[in-house]
Amino acid sequence: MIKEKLAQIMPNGRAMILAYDQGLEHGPRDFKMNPESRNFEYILDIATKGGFTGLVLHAGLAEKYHRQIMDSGVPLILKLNGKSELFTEDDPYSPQLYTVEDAIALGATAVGYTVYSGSSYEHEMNRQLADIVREAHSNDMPVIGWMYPRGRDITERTSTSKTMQIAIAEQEKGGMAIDETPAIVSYAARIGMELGADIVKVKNTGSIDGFKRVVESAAPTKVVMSGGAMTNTDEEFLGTVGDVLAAGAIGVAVGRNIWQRQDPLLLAQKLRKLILGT
Ligand code: FBP
Repeated sequence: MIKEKLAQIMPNGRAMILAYDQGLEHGPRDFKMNPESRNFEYILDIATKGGFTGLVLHAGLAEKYHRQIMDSGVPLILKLNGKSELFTEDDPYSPQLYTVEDAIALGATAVGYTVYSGSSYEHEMNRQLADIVREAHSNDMPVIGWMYPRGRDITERTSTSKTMQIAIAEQEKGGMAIDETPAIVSYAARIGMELGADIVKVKNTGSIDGFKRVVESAAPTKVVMSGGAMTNTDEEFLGTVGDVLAAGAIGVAVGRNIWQRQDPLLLAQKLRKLILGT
């Protein structure tokens, strides 16, 4: 039955998930670019008409719009932890706020949880994800891990781990941010797999070869790319998605790159063609 739920989120093995948890994570500033995006009915319309295979929400919206979400037929992915951007301590912590039981009551198809690997609170988040996986799987519910390496030891490169040494060498060669080096992202993806996630959501490493390492590290757990800030053009974003698919990712879980645009449905249509082939 977990397979059936996974198949709803990844029909034909591919996933195109719309993330709308940014209201808590970033605040209303994310809605300025396209003021309509403030309105949940607008988002649900994009998710439905755009043919998204999942919609990520915190419990507040999931509860307030329960009926509309269920009627839309778009699988709900309930985010079980979250935090605002206002508290800016170097080592982030995103506590669990909701349970698998809440997700079941809200009609969710899957649950999501963020781990900031490298934060001094990572042990707490690892434990919460492990507990969630145990409970979710005993209820036939898939788990998606948002695996984001983050914290002072990462950003200041002060981690004395061997992985950091490899990442620094990659950064010096490739010029990418340290938390987007293949060494660090593939480790984060691997942590998600080891803790039992069915899908991990990670940042792009910027190259097909680099992302292949991420996909290999996570296997057999599937990998989706996180969107990030809106790119200048649709084509730029589609190019990045094409690259991660070529590297073996099963799709994307994105928000701003869709609903901050003036014509989200146009990009959704192109994205669907690219990812799902329909
Ligand atoms: P975007 O596509 O808008 O980047 O959303 C993906 C996501 O993972 C959201 O689910 C989450 O709210 C946000 O990114 C977290 O962003 P940040 O990297 O700033 O913490």
